[in-house]
Amino acid sequence: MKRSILMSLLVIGAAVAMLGATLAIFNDEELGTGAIDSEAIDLKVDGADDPLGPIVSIQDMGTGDIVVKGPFKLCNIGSSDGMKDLHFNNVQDFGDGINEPECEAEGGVWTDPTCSGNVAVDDISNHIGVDYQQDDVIDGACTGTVVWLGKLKAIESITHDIGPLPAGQCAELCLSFHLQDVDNRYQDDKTTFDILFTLHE
Ligand SMILES: [Ca+2]
Ligand SMILES: [Ca+2]
Ligand SMILES: [Ca+2]
Ligand SMILES: [Ca+2]
Repeated sequence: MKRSILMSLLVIGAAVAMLGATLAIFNDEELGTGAIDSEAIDLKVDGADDPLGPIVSIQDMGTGDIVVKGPFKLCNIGSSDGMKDLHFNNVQDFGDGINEPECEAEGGVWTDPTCSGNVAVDDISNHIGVDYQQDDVIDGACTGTVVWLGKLKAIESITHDIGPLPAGQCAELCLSFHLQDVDNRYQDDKTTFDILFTLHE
């Protein structure tokens, strides 16, 4: 009985040894290569890259005026679909020129051509409303829903998500600026700002 068990173990051991020998002798392998390319996100505005320079310049706005700028043609020339963001950054106000009505409205005394004793009220960016309109038909005109963003100063540095821009496609975006609720204190005042368009995954 003991001999029989021993013989069985020996047979199993021999079979394992033979199997091991089989694996060591025969093998096969196939080699492939790998490459990983990251996607590309690249935006152009009116066919150009950063810096775009002055793209909005409005002179002599009157109270209640609405001035539309654009369309700006935003194109995703990358390989990946993206999302568009719009930002108004670095908003700065200036008193700029002063005249008799502005001087007196700011509580000063006008002695032509100088103003004395006035308390400057130079926050015109609190009185300029901004909205936008966009569509994906490239025809030099903006249609679609008008989206109100708010007063320029209030929307400074806020990220406005303005929707998707698929790879290889363009959109037309118009911005409109509304001068609202101003009086003589705001004559010949000025604001400057940066407009940042971004495209991200
Ligand atoms: Ca670009
Ligand atoms: Ca002023
Ligand atoms: Ca259009
Ligand atoms: Ca002024």
